[in-house]
This record gives sequence, C-alpha cells and structure tokens, in this order.
Amino acid sequence: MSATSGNIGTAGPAGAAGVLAVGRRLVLRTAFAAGALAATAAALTPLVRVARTSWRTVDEPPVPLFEETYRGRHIAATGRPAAVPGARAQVDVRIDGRPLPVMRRADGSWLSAVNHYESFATPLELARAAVDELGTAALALHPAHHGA
Ligand SMILES: [Cu+2]
Repeated sequence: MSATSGNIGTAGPAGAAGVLAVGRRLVLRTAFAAGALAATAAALTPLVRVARTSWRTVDEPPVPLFEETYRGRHIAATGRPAAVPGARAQVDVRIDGRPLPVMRRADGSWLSAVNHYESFATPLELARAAVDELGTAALALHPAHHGA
C-alpha cells in the first residue's frame, strides 16, 4: 500500500502539481473575468452617462421665448436650455394658458399635438399653426400626447 492510497488523486508530487495547475487556472480565469467585466463597464459608462443627461435641463427658471396675441388667442412659450450640448431643450407652449404638447423632431423642427404630421421651424410658427387649426375650439385642459 503506498502513502497516497486512500486519497483521491491530489496527494504526492503529481497531486501537488495538479493542485498548482488548478490554482493557476482558477487565478487566470478569475483575472480574465474581472478584466472582461472592467472592459464592459468602461465601454458602457459613456452610454449610461448620455442616457442620464439626455432629458436633464439646466436648473434655471424657464426663459420666455415669445408671447403675443394671434387671431385673438394668447400664445406664449417658455423654454429651458439643455444641460449638455446635444441634449434636448424643454419648451412649454401655451394657447390661452392651456398647455400644447410639443415634440422636437430629429431634424430640429417641431410638431404639436394639434398639427402632429406637420413640421415647423420654430415653436412660434407651431403655435400660430395650432391656432389656425383650432379655429374657435379651446385646447383640452389636460391633453394626452402619446398616452402621457
Ligand atoms: Cu408626438
């Protein structure tokens, strides 16, 4: 009977080498996994940062963009600049004090819930066109836009 009988293949000189090999493999695998995790985190960090800031606006009071009487209706808008270059500015357009939901298109033009399939170069053009379309009708007090 040898000194290693009864053990399960890890004792003796060959067994010690096996333990070292397994240990080295484990260390290499762990180091690779940690490296891969760090690389993934580094690659995703700018995306997460952009996602967090894309809707954030500068923490300042809104700035008046325009206010006028157009065809007997009071139209006005205020805006908040985007917090970072490329982020979206926030514009609040009102007709007779009621909010008109607006969206900015990818090309920089604007559309509203009243003229949803037309583009306007500025929120002022958009507001005037909404008045043209509304005629004597008032905006809903809480207009829905894309279910929101
Ligand atoms: Cu829309």
